[in-house]
Amino acid sequence: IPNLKTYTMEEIGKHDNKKDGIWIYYKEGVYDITNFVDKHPGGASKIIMAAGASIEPFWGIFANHNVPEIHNLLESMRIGNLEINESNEKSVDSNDPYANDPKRHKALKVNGPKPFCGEPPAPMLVESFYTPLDLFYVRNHLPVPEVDIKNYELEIAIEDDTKKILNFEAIKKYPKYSVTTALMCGGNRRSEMHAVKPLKGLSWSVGAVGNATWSGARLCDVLADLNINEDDWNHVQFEGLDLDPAGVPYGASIPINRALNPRADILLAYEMNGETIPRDHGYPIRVIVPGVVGARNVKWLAKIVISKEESLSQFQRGDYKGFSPSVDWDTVDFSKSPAIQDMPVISAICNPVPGEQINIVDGKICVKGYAWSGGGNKIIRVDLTIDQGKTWHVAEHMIQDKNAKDGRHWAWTLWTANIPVDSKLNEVEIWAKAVDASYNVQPENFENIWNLRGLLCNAYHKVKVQIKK
Ligand code: MTE
Ligand code: MO
Repeated sequence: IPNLKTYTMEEIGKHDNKKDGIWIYYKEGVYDITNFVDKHPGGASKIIMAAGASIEPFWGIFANHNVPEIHNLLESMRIGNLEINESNEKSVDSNDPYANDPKRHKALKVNGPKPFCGEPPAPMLVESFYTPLDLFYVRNHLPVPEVDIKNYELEIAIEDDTKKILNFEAIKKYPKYSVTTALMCGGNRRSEMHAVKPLKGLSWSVGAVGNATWSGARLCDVLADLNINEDDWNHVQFEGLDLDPAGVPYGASIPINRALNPRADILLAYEMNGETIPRDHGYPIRVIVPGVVGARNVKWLAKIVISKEESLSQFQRGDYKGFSPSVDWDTVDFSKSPAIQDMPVISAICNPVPGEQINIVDGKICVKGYAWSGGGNKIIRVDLTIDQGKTWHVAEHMIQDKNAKDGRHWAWTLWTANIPVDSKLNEVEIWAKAVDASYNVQPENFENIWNLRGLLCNAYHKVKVQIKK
């Protein structure tokens, strides 16, 4: 260890901007990369994501970094050593209900610490078709429940009448199915809608979405044993193990026809990308409702209720609904709008990010992003323009789930476009819009779809970037 000054994580954390200097740490080394940032071959915006924190999580994602040349380069910027001691780990406060929440990946941008809500930086999101577990956005409303798998029980009821109790082993005995699906929060891209007119809700950027392969028992198989007559009931309700201080669980519901439909591919999932579902994402059992807004995909599943009524939960009845742009908090009547289920068609540009300086290569700029439509609608095209729609360029490369059946395109589409750019330009604004198999298209702007909770934020994504000279 070189004989240099020792710094705490807290001190390093303050150096996350150009004014105070940009520091990072790697293993036991502390590095001042302020002057290197603009020279970073991968772009300033990528390396700046690690500002004030560990570079390691980013090297994990943007592979090709763990080589001697780069280690030597980094060592040339070393200013100190990281203080390693007990105080690095925050002392556990037993009065804090969030004290036992799991540790999260440092790359997640925290939109709310308690309950934890965080999203990965956009460029990392489009690095892989299957979102790595620790980079998958997290949206909690309460502390993460602690579950002892030996005591776990899932109750299944018809109205107030408990019909069955399944332990973890019993759920695993059902035939195992795997489904690749995107999961998206109803508030994804809310920050852009907020910019048009203030609204209430967490300020998500484009990262409140992830794509994973989920495995578990099919809901229709589990419910088949109850011999339910679809015509007698209207909804299937779900309750989580996360209870608010009044003892009310997180809850949501879906229509009965969807719940009983084997082609809806609904799972009581216990695996995510082939691994045990992490605590943040619903361990040990989570319901996965492909194509449907994140809020109905109840984590830490405790109870399933077949009912005539929708879930009584606030999250079903008093939230996660859309309204006309002129409805405000004085006039809103939540009972008048249906709960969001299928999500509308959406896309986002993830690389480059707004304000980034980018290179023109062979007369073109390279743009990457995702697109998705709810309800199993396949993405058939992504259109881009850099002249406000006078001319459009179609993304030439799309990664999709090749095994998806017609009408069951639950996974997202990752796309790449190489758009010709006049080298005389200093700045371009890139617009993206996706088209799904029903020819649904995204609306052009947020003004006309604004709603007071900032949900269903699927207007064209518009990203302004600088052209490097
Ligand atoms: N389930 C429970 N039990 N508690 C929750 O807070 N949040 C919901 C949904 N299921 C939530 C839940 C919301 S709003 C979203 S967007 C997704 O979970 C987020 O899932 P993720 O954290 O695995 O990404
Ligand atoms: Mo959400």
